Amino acid sequence: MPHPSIVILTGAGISRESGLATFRDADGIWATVRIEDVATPRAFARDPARVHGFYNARRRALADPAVQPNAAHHALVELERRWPAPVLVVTQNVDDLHDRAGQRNLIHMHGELARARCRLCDAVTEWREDLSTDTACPACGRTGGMRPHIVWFEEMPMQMEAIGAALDACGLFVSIGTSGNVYPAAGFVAEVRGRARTVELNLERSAGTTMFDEAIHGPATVVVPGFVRRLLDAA
Ligand code: BV8
Repeated sequence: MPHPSIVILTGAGISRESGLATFRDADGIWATVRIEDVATPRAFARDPARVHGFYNARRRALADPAVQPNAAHHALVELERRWPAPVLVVTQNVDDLHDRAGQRNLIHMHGELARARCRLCDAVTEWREDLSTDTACPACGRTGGMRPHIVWFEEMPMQMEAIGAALDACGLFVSIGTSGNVYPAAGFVAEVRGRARTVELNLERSAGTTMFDEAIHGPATVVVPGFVRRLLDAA
């Protein structure tokens, strides 16, 4: 199949060289705070101020002008523009670096730091400021219902049907900058292998590395542009 449709799964590693922390590296987010305290519905019910504080700090970090899309993000946009078949980026990341790089065909399966959701009316609003339990919903005006538009553990990731359809149709699956620890994202490669070519681009071997036909290890800003160039040269 000369030009298969492509599904690209990205994780925190693709944003690391833009200055955003990953989760499970030695200097990662989960090294300083526990998932159970800040990234589950029970954590939010127990201590909403603490959870809001965790995401407010990350939202502020993302607003730092030094944090910009890097060469890996830009290479994926070039691939989407020049590849003669559909290219879908499914990101686990909640940062907006793929969006700001210009990726059009993009699914944030774990939600977005730059959006807030009202639990009282379900409205989703672009949000770049701090959130608190006193924040009034711009849609319904009520307070006490605003939460980060983020998928916590034990919550269903977003747009899973669309992701499943794209996985079923793809001929090439590329996993970039993810440790392969979090499901269902970490299970995508098992769904497609044997039917699609599978490639891992990561700094080091991931938990699922043996499931891939090919693994190229190195920093995303080096291995991703190199891989995209190889694909487009052979297109
Ligand atoms: C679900 C929130 C089911 C946003 C995240 C018990 C009960 C319920 C569920 C479970 C359970 N046990 C297990 C589960 C499933 C659970 C899960 O997988 N747990 C794990 C820990 C075992 N999953 C869930 O709960 C999911 N939901 O299953 O729902 C369901 C079914 C029916 C009905 C209802 C529900 C929800 C998962 C989403 C959780 N939310 N984040 C936020 O705060 O950010 S997950 C979190 O991990 C982030 O989203 C992150 O994206 C994701 C994955 O991490 P990575 O991106 O891979 O980052 P990591 O640091 O791990 O790795 C970085 C990699 O980059 C490394 O390999 C490193 O080498 C590499 N790297 C570093 N630098 C570079 C680099 N690569 C290239 N270049 C570099 N420069």
